[in-house]
Amino acid sequence: GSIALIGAPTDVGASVRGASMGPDALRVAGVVEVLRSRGYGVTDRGNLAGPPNPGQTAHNGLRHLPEVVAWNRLVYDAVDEALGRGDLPLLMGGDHCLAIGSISAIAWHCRRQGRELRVIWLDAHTDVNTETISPSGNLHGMPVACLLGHGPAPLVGWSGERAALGAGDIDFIGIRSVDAEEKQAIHTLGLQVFDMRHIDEHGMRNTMSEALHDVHENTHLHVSFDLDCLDPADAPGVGTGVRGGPTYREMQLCMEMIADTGRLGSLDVMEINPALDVRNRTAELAVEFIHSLFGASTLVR
Ligand code: DIR
Ligand code: MN
Ligand code: MN
Ligand code: MN
Repeated sequence: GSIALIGAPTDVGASVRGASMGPDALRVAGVVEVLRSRGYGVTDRGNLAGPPNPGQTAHNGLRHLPEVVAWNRLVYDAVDEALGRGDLPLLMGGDHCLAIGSISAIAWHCRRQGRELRVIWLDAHTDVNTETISPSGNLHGMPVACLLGHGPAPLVGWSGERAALGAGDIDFIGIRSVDAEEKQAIHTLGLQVFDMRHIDEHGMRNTMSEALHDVHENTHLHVSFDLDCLDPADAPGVGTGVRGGPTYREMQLCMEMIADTGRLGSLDVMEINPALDVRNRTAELAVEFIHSLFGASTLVR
């Protein structure tokens, strides 16, 4: 199999506009060339075509629900098709609401193949809001809740079971912004959150050892990479940046340790906002990290 690039140019799940330009920013930054340099076959499947952003406010606690459903349906089908061909899907967002479709398709395939799905969620935010607790109504703050079976009904159950993921199947890295009622949800659900204080106190090496300790031969590892995980000083092209993220070296180590498992099966690269970026720096940084995630190392060919 080869790597299938899937572009999902939309920002319907966010309130800040511009993540819709993320897929082309990654192409311009050389994502295809970098993956080929690692020896992979790469097929760019182009961009999905979904509904435009209607620019509305939230209704019943949710902004743009029909459009978010439509885009996630397209993402689900594209990721499902890639996995069916034996390819490794690389979703280029687009805002992070699209992880619902991506991870639901992956969970369905893993269950069918008897593989264990583990998700590494790289983000400043935990994205575990629901329509009843979200202060924004933006669906890019809710994908984890939906995948755990707790979001709005039209976005729950896509993997064939109510929950695509159990609480123990996902580890969060880099967290430093959690809404008031989201904190309670994390506690109630029993989620494993490695926040920035954990990384400060234990370092990225111990943090990733802990997050990856139960990865084995039969694990399908999915990385959902929200670029706002990084410090906005390094990655200014994001809509909801929060200062105090992992350093460049810490994030490189994170990617290298995931690569070392040899179990990477799929990837989301989300929330790059070229309208807020500086000379495509954030997409270029993302491509550097993708390079490491696919096995580039300083001393080993
Ligand atoms: C915030 C922001 N917690 C919300 N979430 C973001 O709107 O739910 N996630 N930006 O990536
Ligand atoms: Mn985020
Ligand atoms: Mn764990
Ligand atoms: Mn996110």
